[in-house]
Amino acid sequence: MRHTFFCIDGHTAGNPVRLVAGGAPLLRGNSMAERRQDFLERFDWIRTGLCFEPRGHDMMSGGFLYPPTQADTDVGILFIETSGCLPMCGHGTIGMITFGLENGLILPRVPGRLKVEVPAGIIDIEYGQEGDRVRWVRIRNVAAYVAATGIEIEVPGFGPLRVDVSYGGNFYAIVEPQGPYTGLDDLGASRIVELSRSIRTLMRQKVEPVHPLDERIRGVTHVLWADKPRGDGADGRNAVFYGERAIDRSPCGTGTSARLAHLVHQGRLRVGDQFVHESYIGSRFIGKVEALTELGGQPAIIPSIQGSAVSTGHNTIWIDLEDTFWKGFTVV
Ligand code: PYC
Repeated sequence: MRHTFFCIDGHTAGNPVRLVAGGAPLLRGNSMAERRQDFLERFDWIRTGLCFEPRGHDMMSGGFLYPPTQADTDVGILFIETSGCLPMCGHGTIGMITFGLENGLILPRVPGRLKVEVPAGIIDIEYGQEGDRVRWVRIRNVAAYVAATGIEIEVPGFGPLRVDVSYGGNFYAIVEPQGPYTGLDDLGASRIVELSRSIRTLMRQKVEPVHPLDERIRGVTHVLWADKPRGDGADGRNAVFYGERAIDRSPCGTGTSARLAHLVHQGRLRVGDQFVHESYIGSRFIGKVEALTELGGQPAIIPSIQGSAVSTGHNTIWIDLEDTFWKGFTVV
């Protein structure tokens, strides 16, 4: 038996986005958070089949558009990625909203604005359009906050690190320059991947952050290496590690949100400040601290992230159950 998926492929700031525009399974649940649980229990083979080799690759990321479950929202998004079904994905949202609007899959009630339901909550979108093209998308994200600071780990073959944990839609271990870490270019991509896997494991042994309002969102999943900017007009640079071998090619929307909360916590940014974030490959998002708020009694911020996406083609992919690799595979 063959399951066929009609995809619009593209990228946001260099990181892949696969919008599965046809072939989405019907899901049970009264919120996108419940539908995410249902998808993970009954349909995770679609994620692994579309994201892992041989139909995807280490960085593959994307999702499905669904009718929303909440009143006053325009659309729901379910994210799929090599690392799982994320509660929120910034680059994925920018890409899927762009492709959804450009292909008439999303019809906004108010032009230029959308309210979107994601598993982590409700996000507000503004976008700029010229003719058929969406030029930019700005996400007013879910609340971001610092969950833990000063976690000490000893990374084999590297040295001691003090690592903070911040939430921006996913939980990030944030590594700032210190001791053995002297900057992204000194490490290089392969070493970042190798060290990040150890750091994630060590951090998971020391701390398990849980979202104050939703205990289904828990645990350090991503590692963000912070660095000084490289290009003119940027305020910082990062490399975000996810899955088993991926470095985000974009500046990472939820990572940038987590970093904004982190910088506010450190007193290095204030409400209204903008932060232009560069990715490992030099692409950019504009981050902004929109407001201060609180999350389950903890100080938090509302961040926004702005970026743009480009589609690269249509891709009709089938998963043939007679294919040995119908669920996909990874080589680590
Ligand atoms: O943009 O939020 C993001 C993201 C998460 C993982 C990869 N990209």
